[in-house]
Amino acid sequence: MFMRIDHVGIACHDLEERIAFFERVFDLTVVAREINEEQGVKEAMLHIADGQGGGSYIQLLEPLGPDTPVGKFLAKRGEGVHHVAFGVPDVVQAMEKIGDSGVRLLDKTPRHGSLNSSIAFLHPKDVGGVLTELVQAAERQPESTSNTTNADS
Ligand code: V0V
Ligand code: CO
Repeated sequence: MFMRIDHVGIACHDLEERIAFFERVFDLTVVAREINEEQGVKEAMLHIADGQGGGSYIQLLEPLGPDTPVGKFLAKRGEGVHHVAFGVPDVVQAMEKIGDSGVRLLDKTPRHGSLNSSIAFLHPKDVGGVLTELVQAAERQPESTSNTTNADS
């Protein structure tokens, strides 16, 4: 079911400061940034490698407010690893299979994630204390058609 680790999500108070640290010390590069209101985060993806079905990344997360998942996490535990995300070929299929095992799904249907992925979360209390995310990466556009398909958007 799992093809690769898609990303490790790291909670921080100051996104720009944390990005600068990862760029300077680990030579990583930001490939995407997004404000995701639904998830209550401002986030950045730093590319590590390409893998089966998509890339693998570090995801840096700054909360949009105290009453958000990352805001509450920072208040309780401070900065650090917030979640682990696994790449799956089909997020709906993975949700069904995992749901049948009794692990609680935090999402009924997949939601929008970074790099246009489809994501769903599993309850940390059912996964040994680890908030776990399923990621179905966006289909890659063939290079030759990507310009024309996006022309009117
Ligand atoms: C909370 N808990 C965690 C945790 N967050 N345990 C491990 N890892 C975490 N990240 C524990 C917490 O210590 C409590 O345990 C218990 O769960 C209940 O936590 P709470 O603070 O009362 O908060 P809740 O219950 O209101 O919410 C916790 C959950 C929530 C996990 C249900 O954060 C959630 O729905 N998360 C999924 C969405 C999310 O995290 N989005 C941000 C990333 P004790 O103290 O009772 O033992 S967005 C993202 O990754 C994107 C956009 C992407 O990848 O593209
Ligand atoms: Co994530």
